[in-house]
Amino acid sequence: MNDLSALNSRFSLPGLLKFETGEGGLTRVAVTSGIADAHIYLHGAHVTHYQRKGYEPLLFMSGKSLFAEGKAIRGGIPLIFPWFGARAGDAAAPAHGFARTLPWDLRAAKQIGDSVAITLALEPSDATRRWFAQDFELIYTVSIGASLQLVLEVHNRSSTPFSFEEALHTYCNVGDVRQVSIEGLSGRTYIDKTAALARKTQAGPIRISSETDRVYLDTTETVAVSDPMKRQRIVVAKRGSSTTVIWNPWIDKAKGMADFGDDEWPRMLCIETANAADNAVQLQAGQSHAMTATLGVERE
Ligand code: TA6
Repeated sequence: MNDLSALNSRFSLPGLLKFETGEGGLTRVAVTSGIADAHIYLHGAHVTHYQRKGYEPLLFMSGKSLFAEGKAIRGGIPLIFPWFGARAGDAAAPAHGFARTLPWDLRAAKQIGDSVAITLALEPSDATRRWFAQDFELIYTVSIGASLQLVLEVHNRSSTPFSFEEALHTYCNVGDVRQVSIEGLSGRTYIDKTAALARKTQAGPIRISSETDRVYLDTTETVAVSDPMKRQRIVVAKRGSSTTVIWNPWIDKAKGMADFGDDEWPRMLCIETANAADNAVQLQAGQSHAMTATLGVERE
């Protein structure tokens, strides 16, 4: 049996969940429940689509995204581990770590109430040991229901402590980023990556009127994006995360990304649930850490 038929015979849920060939010939899980639909690629354990019945797709996907081994998918929810952004002191290291460009194993697929939960795992390999010497296990559970819940567990399976950064780098689908208002981060300190990493304090709601790349520190707050054009609010609640990253590339950065359309930047806004910079996680031998993001959409 090929991968698809083996996966379907072992894990499919008739009428709810099946495995299929997605973009670029990559294998994806397709969930079609009465409440919501979703796609999750085994490549990078990457959620590329979530749509609650009666609402528009919650996630933005670039029309120019690559779907290829070793390459990041542009849009949806890239899974970032074990470092965020460029790796300090290692120019050869892939941006945002290696988890999003490696194949993950499927561990479980089950119906829990009116949700469907898929569990995927990443364990050490030659590809990870090249960058990260310690033994770890990532277990990622995606629950698709009236909201989209993501739980990323990091297990230290080695005999020594290690520290890591992580992020669920969510690309939200918005009507026009110039019209949205982002609430929940007022009063927080952020690192401004468009201003030589200057540390600033957020005053009131965030509006996007130029390239925006901000790492908000020491915040466990829920963030809400009010989108007047779509007349809805995207709500990102979280647990086990002390960092929230807000990113829109705007005009010039959009032009500089080959896997992103020049005209796509107004329709996306990244609200990233993370532990990064000052909030990197130190994990003792044998310890585990869980980070949860719950994404929902409400009518305005
Ligand atoms: O989270 C914001 C950010 O760190 C930006 O600086 C930008 O690099 C973005 O991530 C996308 O990174 P990527 O490696 O996916 O192109």
